Amino acid sequence: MTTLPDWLSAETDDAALASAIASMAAAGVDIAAELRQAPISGHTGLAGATNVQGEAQKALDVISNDIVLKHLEANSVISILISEELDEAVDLASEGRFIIATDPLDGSSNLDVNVTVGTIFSVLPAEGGLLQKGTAQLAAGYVAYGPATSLVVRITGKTSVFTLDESGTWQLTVDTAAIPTASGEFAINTARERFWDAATTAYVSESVAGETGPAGKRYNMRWVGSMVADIHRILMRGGIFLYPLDSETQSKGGRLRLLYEANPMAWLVEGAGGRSTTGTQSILDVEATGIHQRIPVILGSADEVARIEGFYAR
Ligand code: P6P
Repeated sequence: MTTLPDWLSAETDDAALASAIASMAAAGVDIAAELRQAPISGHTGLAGATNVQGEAQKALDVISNDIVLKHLEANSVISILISEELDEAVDLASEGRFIIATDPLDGSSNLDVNVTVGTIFSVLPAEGGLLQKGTAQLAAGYVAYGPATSLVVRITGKTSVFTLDESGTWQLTVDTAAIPTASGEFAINTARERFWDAATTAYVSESVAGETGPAGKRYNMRWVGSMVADIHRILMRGGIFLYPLDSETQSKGGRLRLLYEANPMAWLVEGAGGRSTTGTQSILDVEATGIHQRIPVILGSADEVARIEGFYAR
């Protein structure tokens, strides 16, 4: 089977970029080991602090961030780390060529109930500075800590999936991920219905009407509450993920973060033939104004993204 180093050397001639991705993959191996033992080590609780988002930090949020920092500090090609768990960007190697923006442990509120969580990362050119559009990404990926430990990564070509084997090696298990254009599965937190805008309300209402309504086909709903879990399902079998702007999140610009959640996920989804939108524009075209900026996030099967964009265009 193809391993991650084989895949990296086939996907890029830039050994430094390959090593930046390899460092995040190695951090994922260490974080996976921590998570497997968490209920025993007692690390599933709160860290007793809050992050810049005002969210209570889990012990494993801090531990995962420390693991990422350890790996990136040891790699001289990384110049700056932007992390959901750190208020400010951290300067690393002054001669480094890449910025890494990461959510070290996304969905950590699910740890206590043993649901899939993940590490999301984006690789940007250092010369572009902290605030770059998603189109500037050189690579992106996530590690999904689930029944299997998966690494999903894309440089500028295909989106591929690796599975961590028992020896700690990433083995290529999906060479070219392909999100079906059509899907009958949507993912949204329906408890927020009272905050939704008209387009989201219309999209969900039409989906729920299924074959009896204008969509003319049956839909099913899934919502894990862990972005990596929801996006991985969509990457594997199609669907659409929606965390749109709503009346409650509008003042903050949305719920999910641009640099280390929306942009890397949009990079991966679009690399697999899916689409991304804020409702009115591709996520990858959004101007970055802050390292913890939030935006509306809609990602997944092209036909479904187009259908909700149609409601926004009305
Ligand atoms: P809600 C997890 O906290 C997260 O950032 C994403 O992983 C997930 O998709 C979303 O928030 C869940 O949000 O409002 O349903 O709890």
